[in-house]
Amino acid sequence: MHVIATDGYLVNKFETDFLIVHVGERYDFILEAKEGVKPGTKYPINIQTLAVKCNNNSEIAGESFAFVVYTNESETKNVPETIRQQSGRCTNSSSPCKVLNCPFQIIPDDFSDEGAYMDCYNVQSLQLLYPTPTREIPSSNNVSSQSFFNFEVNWPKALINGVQFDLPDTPLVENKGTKYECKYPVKCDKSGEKYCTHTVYLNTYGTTARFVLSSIIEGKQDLPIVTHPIHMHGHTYFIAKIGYPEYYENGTIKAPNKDLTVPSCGPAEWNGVTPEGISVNSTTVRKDVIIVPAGGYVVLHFITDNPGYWFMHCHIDEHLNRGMAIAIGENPTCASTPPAPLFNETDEFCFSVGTFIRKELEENGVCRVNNPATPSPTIPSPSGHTSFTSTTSLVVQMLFLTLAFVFCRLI
Ligand SMILES: [Cu+2]
Repeated sequence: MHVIATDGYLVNKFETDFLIVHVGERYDFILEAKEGVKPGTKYPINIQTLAVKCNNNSEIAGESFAFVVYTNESETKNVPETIRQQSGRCTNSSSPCKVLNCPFQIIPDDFSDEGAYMDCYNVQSLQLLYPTPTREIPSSNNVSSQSFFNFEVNWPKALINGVQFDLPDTPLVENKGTKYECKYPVKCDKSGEKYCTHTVYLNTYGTTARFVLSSIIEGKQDLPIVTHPIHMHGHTYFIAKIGYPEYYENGTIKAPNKDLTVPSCGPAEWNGVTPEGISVNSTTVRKDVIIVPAGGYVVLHFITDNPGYWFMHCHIDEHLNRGMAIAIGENPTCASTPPAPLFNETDEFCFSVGTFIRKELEENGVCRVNNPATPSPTIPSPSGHTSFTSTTSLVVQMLFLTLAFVFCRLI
């Protein structure tokens, strides 16, 4: 299996035996057939959950099978009832099987057969096929802001930095905020959790922002530490570092990662010093959904060049619906206002590309001018071919804005 793209970005071909995909992630791959297989042969594809049954940790919670057939033959013959994916495979210690996009550093014993050799590769093993242009690459060290977000399930609540998100009555971008916002520093109530429109602001245009996403629970041994697939609207982020917890030999978590200090309420911070190994270059993989390892963290970098309010949330529906979400207010004063129909709460939501670009230039232009590193958009001429790219990207931006609004209003 050759992985060739993730979340819409082409990557250098990466050959792997297993691919782990969390909720909301997308992967493209090419399945290479063996030589000498007769027409009509069915190729089994085994899809397993990583979850195991609560009453029997050696039994996986779910399993599916699909078959690739070399011809259009439709009858199902010789279909084995069960196939354990690893059976008879991965037994060569000098050439272990590869598992791509692991949410842990080593494969826990529960997930591999006895005698199987499987090595984990995280998503940083992927490199972009087409390097990012220099001016679009965030800095590795020179960051204008550093924001920490810890994701925690404290049943029946799902929290970010100890706060449960509540949807605002109206889109934040209408009034550049809401009275129900909980701005930092967050004041937690007695139970250490607050229920409000959780918002964090990025106020520097065209510079590198750093997000540190973690899934660390300290001092609450009874709470489960789980992985979260975190999705952010409005940007794709560069994966600058992934940190893991300490493990026992069998792969279970011994202790959370020590690079961070995580309070029960409010944002975490680095434990004294910024850890080494945070790095971004032209081939650093870009994604819009990233797995935060249980007991560990992920460092994301991106350039703040898309003003607005952007939703960031766990992509597990149950976590999202229980409050694991946050609004990122990115230079809201630079965001162009939504079209009038949105204020009237009608279903109409459209303005022309020309109107959109005019608004971008008039309402957003000030921010672009203040940052000469980021070029201003040019008004496309109706017949000119040279303006196609900028027009297209603006249309795409508009679609994203539309989707963000629709999504925010639906949930
Ligand atoms: Cu989650």
